[in-house]
Amino acid sequence: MAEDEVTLQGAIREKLVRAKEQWAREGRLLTGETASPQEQRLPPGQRLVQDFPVLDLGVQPDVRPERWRLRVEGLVEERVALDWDGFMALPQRDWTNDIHCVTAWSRYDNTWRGVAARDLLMLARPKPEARFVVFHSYDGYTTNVPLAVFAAEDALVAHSWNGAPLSRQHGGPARIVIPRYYFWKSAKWVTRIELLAEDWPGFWEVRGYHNNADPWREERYG
Ligand SMILES: Nc1nc2c(c(=O)[nH]1)N[C@H]1C(S)=C(S)[C@@H](COP(=O)(O)O)O[C@H]1N2
Ligand SMILES: [Mo]
Repeated sequence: MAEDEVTLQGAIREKLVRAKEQWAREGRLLTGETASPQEQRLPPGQRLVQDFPVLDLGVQPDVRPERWRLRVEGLVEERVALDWDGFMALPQRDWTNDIHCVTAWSRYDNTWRGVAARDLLMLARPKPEARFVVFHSYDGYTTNVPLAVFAAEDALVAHSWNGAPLSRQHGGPARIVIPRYYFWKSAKWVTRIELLAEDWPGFWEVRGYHNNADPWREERYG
């Protein structure tokens, strides 16, 4: 497995994980409001920041592009396995969107460059029974979304942020970006995209966080 070829530094911060589980039990930060992006740019309960906070489990895998692999597998007609050159040879596109983290910071106007999820799915050709996606990352993190959300035009695998290669702390060499959901759905250091018939809740989803994670509906915990 590609995951085994990458050295991990640090250990999962169990105290931090337990603190975030406690937030979920308490319903911390919940305002009980909903809103729509047409009415206001900032979702309920969020505050705008100018910096770019770093959130992870305490492990930031050191994945050199030469060692990085991206697989699209599971319920696909064609398993896809890309190395860095193969990934960079796919059509490159640009996106600009806002980030909303469940810990209540939002950051506007992030520009990303990378490969459209749709282009990866066109290569893999999902089987008709595929309905969910799980992202697997080099740090052992997982998170899940409906296939329809990953197949939407705003979902991507990003390798650059605001004009520069994505830094290691933000998930470089490549991460998922799913802008319509809280940022925990945007897996950093992604290596495997698995298509499934049944939903498979990921790391935070099994620890009290909402399965769907729509910031406009304040789907923080579930
Ligand atoms: N592989 C991996 N991806 C991850 C995480 C993680 O711990 N590991 N944390 C998630 C959470 S909770 C958030 S808010 C964002 C943070 O991304 P950033 O550090 O670039 O701000 O990454 C998400 N993706
Ligand atoms: Mo987060």
